[in-house]
Amino acid sequence: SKTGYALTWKAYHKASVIHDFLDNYATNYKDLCTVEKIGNTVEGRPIKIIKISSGGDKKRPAFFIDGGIHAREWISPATVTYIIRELVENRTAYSFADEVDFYIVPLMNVDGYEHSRTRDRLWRKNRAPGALCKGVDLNRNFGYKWGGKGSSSSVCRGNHRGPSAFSEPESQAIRDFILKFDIGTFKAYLTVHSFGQYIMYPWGYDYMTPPDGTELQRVGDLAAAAVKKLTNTSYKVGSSAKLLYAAAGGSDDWAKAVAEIPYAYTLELRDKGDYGFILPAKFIKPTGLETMAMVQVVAEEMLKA
Ligand code: ING
Ligand code: ZN
Repeated sequence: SKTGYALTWKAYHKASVIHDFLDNYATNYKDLCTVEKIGNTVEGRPIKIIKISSGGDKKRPAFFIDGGIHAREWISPATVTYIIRELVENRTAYSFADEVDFYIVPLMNVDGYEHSRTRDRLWRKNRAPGALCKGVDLNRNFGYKWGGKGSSSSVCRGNHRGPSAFSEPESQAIRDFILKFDIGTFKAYLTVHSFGQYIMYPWGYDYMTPPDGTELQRVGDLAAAAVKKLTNTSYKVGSSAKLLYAAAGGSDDWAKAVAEIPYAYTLELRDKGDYGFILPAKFIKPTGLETMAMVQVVAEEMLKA
């Protein structure tokens, strides 16, 4: 193929293969793809972002996607790389693709992912050092309402929030990248997790919804309907605190409140618990297909708004 280097979407791949996949797109699609290192993890691995845009220097409404905040949710980076492939290699199938600048980090928690692959399959946090226990939950480390409900100060807990807001280089990298742009540039933010099949919007920190909650529900409902039609998979739509549980310091709350990105969602991909985090690789393609349908709906609606 033109890429000379494709993931298979038939297996889960290690971090270096995911990063090589991005670099090869930058090499082979020079007018479309740019890859940048936005930071380094605790253990010194690069955190990479791919920009997919046919606009040249012309700025378009921007859409940010991240995957792999949580180490054990392997379907997340696998699905986000599927979305990248669609936006590059199957671009003409999507009329919104030339109207939007996509910025995508397929794997935020690189260290945790490698730890999950090689040492402890159910590891969730990053690999921040600690005498007693390692790791900070990056989805409790973002700086809006940091320290609130559903986050722990205990270093051994899976939802340990860290010593301070944005204490971790992985969450800092996302914050610093997004805040380099003018407020208003990004119209949509998707952070991709598993599992449970939910399309969730803020707030996560407490049981209330933003002033435009009905619009977030409307677009979420449209996305769920598109998925239902495509693969007959059911996703529930609602605010994360109401649908799951309250959790402060999540990336979507920060994206909504501080970065002022209107369409901010957390996706919980397949499944509903039969396999849970240990989702067999045969589910990568159908999950990728349906997640692309959600991206399409959010992109089309953000362009109309
Ligand atoms: N779930 C999310 C978590 O970080 C979430 C769900 C996000 C709830 C934000 C509330 C607010 O716990 C997974 N699977 O990580
Ligand atoms: Zn998660």
